[in-house]
Amino acid sequence: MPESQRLFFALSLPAGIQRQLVSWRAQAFAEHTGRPVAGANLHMTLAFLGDVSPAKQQVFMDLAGRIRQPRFTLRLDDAGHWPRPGVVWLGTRQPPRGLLQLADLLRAQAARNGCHQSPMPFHPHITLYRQATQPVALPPPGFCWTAEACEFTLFASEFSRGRTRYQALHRWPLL
Ligand code: 2AM
Repeated sequence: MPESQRLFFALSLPAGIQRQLVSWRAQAFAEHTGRPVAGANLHMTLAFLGDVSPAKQQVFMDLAGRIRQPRFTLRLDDAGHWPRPGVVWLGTRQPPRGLLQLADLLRAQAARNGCHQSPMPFHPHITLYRQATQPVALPPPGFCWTAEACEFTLFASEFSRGRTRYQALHRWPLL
């Protein structure tokens, strides 16, 4: 029987911005801040689905294919630390309406299809470090990365040989 996969919808970042963020991160944060997320894995989660069967995956693909949402510009001008999950993140002080609408839609579809959604409000972020449980010195405000969000992606998260890899299964355009 085909196996379930661990899935999530996310905004991917262009490879050029991933590379720039990796060099900025190395300068903006102390060396032992936590475990840095691999550059190719930097993304902004829109809705986490968890383990999904192939049949349910097809349901999500069909629903995603019907989404008509506008594209938007992401201004990444905020950073923070959540000590409890040990996450250092990059985010946005003013999430664009298009981002919030897209995430709301995907999260509502996930919930309706049996994927538990966190009751916490959606806080759009890109995880820069994991296992950051000690206090973290954050970079001073003033930085701002911008990225055009023209599409959203369904990713499968795979863990093998001690590494997490995100495989893009399908992408859908924003209008
Ligand atoms: P994070 O970066 O904030 O940890 C793939 O695992 C992506 O899904 C990650 O970006 C992760 O968010 C998010 N994720 C993992 N487990 C999750 C959960 N239980 N609830 C919500 N998001 C989760």
